[in-house]
Amino acid sequence: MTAPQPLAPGEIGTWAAPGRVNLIGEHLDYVGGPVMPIAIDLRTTVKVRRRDDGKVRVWSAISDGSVEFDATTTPGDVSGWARYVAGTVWALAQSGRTTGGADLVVSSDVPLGAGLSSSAALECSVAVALAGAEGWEIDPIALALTCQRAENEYVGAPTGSMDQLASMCGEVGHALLIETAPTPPTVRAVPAHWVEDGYALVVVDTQAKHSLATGEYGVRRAQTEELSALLGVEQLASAPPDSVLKVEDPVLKARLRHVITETQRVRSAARALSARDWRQLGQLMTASHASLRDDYDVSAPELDLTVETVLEHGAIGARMTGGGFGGSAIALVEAERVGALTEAVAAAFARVDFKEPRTFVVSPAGGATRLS
Ligand code: GAF
Repeated sequence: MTAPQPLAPGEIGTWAAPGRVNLIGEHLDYVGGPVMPIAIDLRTTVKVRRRDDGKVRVWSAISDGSVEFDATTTPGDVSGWARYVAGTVWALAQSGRTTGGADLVVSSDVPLGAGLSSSAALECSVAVALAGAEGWEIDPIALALTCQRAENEYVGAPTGSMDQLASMCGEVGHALLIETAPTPPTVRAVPAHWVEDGYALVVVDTQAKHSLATGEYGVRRAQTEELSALLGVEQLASAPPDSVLKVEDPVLKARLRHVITETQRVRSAARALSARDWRQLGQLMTASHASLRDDYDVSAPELDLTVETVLEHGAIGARMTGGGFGGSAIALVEAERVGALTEAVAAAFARVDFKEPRTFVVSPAGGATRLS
């Protein structure tokens, strides 16, 4: 998406919400586990003007013209990218906040389909813009859960709450340690000082597109539900480590091993982050990738090649980030090595005819907010 188009007189203001990178704790937010994302300095902005005819019209640089729907929209009414907007309007209405109508102009620099939560950024920016325009006071965690509901029940992607919580609650210079159970989740900001200590967090957008609304994410979710039923636990992330021995099916056993070991890695990573122990954090990230690749089976050749290549070129830790099956990988590396690492990944991709990757540095940014 490119720059926002102007909105005519009556404009109330502009709100924004960021994408996210998950440092560690992957596929744990729907099994009651801990996750540790950062909001990043790429964001979606929404300009808003109220209308009083019960209609919502939304323009965006990725669409031809605009999309209009009723403020009382129900799932199935709107398709394409605008369903994230309509879903947010619907989910707000389900929680008792029906807008009287609005014109919205959306723009974004969060790349689409790159595993950096462009959809959560869109939902959260629309949610804060509508809340701001209507004067609704809503706690950020509750608003994030409303956006998750939009994604689950309107868009039909069975995701957890991590992306919306990161986008809504991000803090500059901090990672967020999120406990996804019990409900409501809790969010604790943990200072993240790698930049001051000479490191950079690099994102490699592999250009292998991923989508959460397609099958495999839902399959993983169903497998974890089967495991919870088998073991008789409410939250799979709190199953005792030795429950792996009770599962005979090799695929389910591997899925459980990921959930249990990843939960332990998040706890250790939070300690490493607080202690500024970057090597330890890096090792945990790399171990997380191996677990996602081998036990949870959600990686992709482009992600594995990125991780291998950056580790060979000086990264102290690397992993896929987000749902997987494509999207982005991240690497923790000394800042002075970013250029060499970027070149090495581009060369490795060219050798095997993968699409040219996009590599950039991100830092922990603030969450959804009003800009003007
Ligand atoms: C996607 C989902 F949207 C999140 O809820 C989370 O499950 C993540 O994949 C995997 O950790 O981003």
